[in-house]
Amino acid sequence: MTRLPCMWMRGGTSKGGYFLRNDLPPDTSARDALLLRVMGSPDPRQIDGMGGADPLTSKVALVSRSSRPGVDVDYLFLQVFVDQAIVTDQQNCGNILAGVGPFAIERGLVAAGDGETRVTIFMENSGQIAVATVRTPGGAVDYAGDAAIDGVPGTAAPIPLEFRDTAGSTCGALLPTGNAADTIEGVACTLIDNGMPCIVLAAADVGATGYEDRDTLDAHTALKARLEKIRLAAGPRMNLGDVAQKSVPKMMLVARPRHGGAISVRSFIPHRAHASIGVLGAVSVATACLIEGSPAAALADIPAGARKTLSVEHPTGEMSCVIETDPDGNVVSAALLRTARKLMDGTVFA
Ligand code: NQM
Repeated sequence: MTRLPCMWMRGGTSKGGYFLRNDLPPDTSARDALLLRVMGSPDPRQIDGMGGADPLTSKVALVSRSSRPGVDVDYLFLQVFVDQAIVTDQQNCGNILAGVGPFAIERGLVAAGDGETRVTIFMENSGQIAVATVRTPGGAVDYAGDAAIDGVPGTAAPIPLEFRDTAGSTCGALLPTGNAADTIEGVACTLIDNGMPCIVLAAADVGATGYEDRDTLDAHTALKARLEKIRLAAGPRMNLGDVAQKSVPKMMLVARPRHGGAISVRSFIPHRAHASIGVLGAVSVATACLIEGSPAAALADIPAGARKTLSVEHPTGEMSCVIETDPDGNVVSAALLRTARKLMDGTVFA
């Protein structure tokens, strides 16, 4: 039996295990075998592990001190599939990212300031930087506060996240085909990557409304089969190759906003519907709304100005993305608010 020090945390609307990189074997297949044991995968109930039988609660962060100039820590995100023996580093996760700053401070990788601490994080999955601001009154992480995010009950300390230059994180370009829209399987789709590879299409074009709840979407097997066909066809065009065993691209079904926001979105990540929406997934959809000629732009209500707050409506509320554009309309930065909570600090057995 292997004993692994770890902290279990909620990060945004996700939950998972946070490990110091050096506490796991450097060999990838040995590491992944251990993480499958930790989560209890493959098993739809993950009954023999810590996973919560949901892709949103079967997530791992590996964190280490960074040797990069101006960077505090390196963060590698791993998605542990629930019902398949797959651990993938092919995607980033902006929700789990919310716990990385607090974890790094708690483990002594970053010295806490008095008041708040800005933690600069290199996201290894995409080779990009995020900055998280963590409340540290008296030099200790404070998780309590009055910030609320949709999809999480109650309130907690705010953790603002800022991203720069996320375009083309995995696909090499914001629009890997160079087009605002491509027709795939007869459906107009924007293939986009502003931090998360996504396929953005009008919900109405695949027989959905874009206002369904998660259970309704998950029960819709014909819709899921159609979306998977589109996804498999789009993967190579997005420079992702065969995506049959990958958790990207995500499928984003958009509709006109209903609650005063910019757009309504229902996402598949990629085979289960998301209970809310991923952080970088939301940034990518918000960016698609700004691209003339895209199906999202045709449905979106876009506020004026170079710095806009785009409220992305999802099944359990909304996520506000603050997007800054340059004079040519290119997105230069994105920021949003998350919270995190330390749930357990101890030893997990694998
Ligand atoms: O898009 C789920 C989540 C995510 C990813 C997923 C995320 C992001 O909600 O940055 O946060 O898309 O698999 O944790």
